[in-house]
Amino acid sequence: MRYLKDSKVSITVLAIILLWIKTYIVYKTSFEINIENWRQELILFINPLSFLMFILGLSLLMKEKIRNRYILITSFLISTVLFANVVFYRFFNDFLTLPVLMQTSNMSDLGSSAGELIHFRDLAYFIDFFILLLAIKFKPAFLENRSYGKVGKRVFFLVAIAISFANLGLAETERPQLLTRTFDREMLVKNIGTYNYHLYDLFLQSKSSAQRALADGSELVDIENYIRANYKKPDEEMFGIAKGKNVILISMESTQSFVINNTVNGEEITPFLNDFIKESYYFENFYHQTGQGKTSDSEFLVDNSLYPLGRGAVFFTHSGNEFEASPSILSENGYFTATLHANNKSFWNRDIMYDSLGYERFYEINDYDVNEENSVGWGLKDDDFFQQSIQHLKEMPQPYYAKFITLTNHFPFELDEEDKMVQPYTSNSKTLNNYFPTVRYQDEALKNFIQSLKDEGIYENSIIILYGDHYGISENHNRAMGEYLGEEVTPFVSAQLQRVPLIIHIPGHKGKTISTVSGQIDLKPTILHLLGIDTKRDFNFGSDLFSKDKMEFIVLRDGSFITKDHVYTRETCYDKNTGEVTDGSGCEPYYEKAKYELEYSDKIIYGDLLRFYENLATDESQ
Ligand code: GP9
Ligand code: MN
Repeated sequence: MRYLKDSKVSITVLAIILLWIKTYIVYKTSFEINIENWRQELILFINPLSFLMFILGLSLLMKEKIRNRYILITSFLISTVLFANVVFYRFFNDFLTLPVLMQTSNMSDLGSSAGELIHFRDLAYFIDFFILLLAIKFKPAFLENRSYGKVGKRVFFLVAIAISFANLGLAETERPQLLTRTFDREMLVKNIGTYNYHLYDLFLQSKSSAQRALADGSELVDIENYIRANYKKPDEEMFGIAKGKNVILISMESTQSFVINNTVNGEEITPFLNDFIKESYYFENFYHQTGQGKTSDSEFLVDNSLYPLGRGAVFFTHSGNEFEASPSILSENGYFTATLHANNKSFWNRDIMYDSLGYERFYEINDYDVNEENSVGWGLKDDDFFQQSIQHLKEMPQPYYAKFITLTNHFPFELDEEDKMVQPYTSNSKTLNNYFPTVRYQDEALKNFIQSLKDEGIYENSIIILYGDHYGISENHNRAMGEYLGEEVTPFVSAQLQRVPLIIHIPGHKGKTISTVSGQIDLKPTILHLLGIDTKRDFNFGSDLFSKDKMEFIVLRDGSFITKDHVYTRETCYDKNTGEVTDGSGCEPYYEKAKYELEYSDKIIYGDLLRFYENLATDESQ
């Protein structure tokens, strides 16, 4: 080509090609991106190119010395972003978002998990950087040092523009409205590429800051109408049945429903819970609705009856918002409110967010005696955590609302030999194998805790609510999971695996298994009604689980939804009984509702709309 002076490769082009090919290889080896046809494969292949051409193409406008430095630094930074995504994906099966990235306080706590997630061979992710470094140092014969001429540069950027349009055009035909539906990061990465995805994420981030600044109370009117129309009257017999009693809420780390009444190597995984549900209300179709904020998202759902966000952890991104969470409502009703969790108080920004939610006291790592002996994996072992917590409970003024957050059953599911009461499962997934002994351990810790509550005379005077916070086994382990379950893990099965146990124990009540479709969003009104507190004026998206009118419908944070007879996930409607794909008519009536649920809740959070609610209430009463 005449414009390019001669046929040598410039360092810019070399850097682009190396990063491009590397990114594609990483797509294929480190992420599970579902490709359905050759067009999608083509999009995946070209999607890193336009971004790389623009960013590294800037070097063409620079003098040689700065140019080389710019190329090296940029290549390194881009490789780091890619690698960070790889590591994040290994654990969360998801791509990074800016809010998550800013949670450095969490990252430093990752400790034991990081060791499992990063290996020495990961240096291979930076191989192109090393090649560039050598190329710049030794200037091999095929490298061109001079920059392109004026026309050459123009051609270069025109090609880059053409490629981005081709990419967007192809993506639009494959996935219409790609950028307006952003629940699904895999779809975004697949279509516009991981680098453009991060740019888009940056755009979303600025938009969300602007949204708060621009919001006003009038936006609350539609939402209020929606919420009021969905309000479900409490069951008369259950309303106030636990009035004045303590509430002991236990978040069970990574505990999914499939372990309940199930065995591994012929042994029960949760012998205690299996007995406990016989004397409690057990909700067998209860789903977690968490997103990237994991445990903190479940806490958010349970305390606010609002949805967490589609990106980032609301505990981080909106801890400055105004909420009307159960702790503050309960405080107004004479309760002492506390949360107990033996981890750094800043993890998930809890120390800040708990204030906003109205908790009076946070018993965190400094309130516990934590040493090497009584720790494993992420920290204090559950049994020690519960036993040490009894003292804290005894000091609390009654009645109290105390939330306990367990920790031992956390990825990578480490456990000391002496605590293993069942042997690991045997599959090719170490994660799934080790999950069973830690779940079994947690079960034992819960058994001891309940016994201590009995011994201390707390049991009879308290309602005890246990729930699973989110999944423990991600889709990365579908093969092993399928082996364990004895069925292939289809998207339908995957959605059903998002069920987590919910157990509500009320002294004097007989056990009952309830099959109503329900989720974490329903807990706040359920608890408040049991305590005899009215919720008619609250902004709750969930409804009382004991209400006779409770609708059989629940939305997951990724937009999937579950009704009495259907599961809608990955844009497919499944028959719930057979797991077969249906023609979609059974799901259709719920599309709108599922959309509004998430949209309205997001609006409240992004606009910090509850700060206007007080005013609305006074307006109405005038
Ligand atoms: C950390 C614990 C675990 O304090 O709640 O958090 P997770 O990783 O499950 O969100
Ligand atoms: Mn968790």
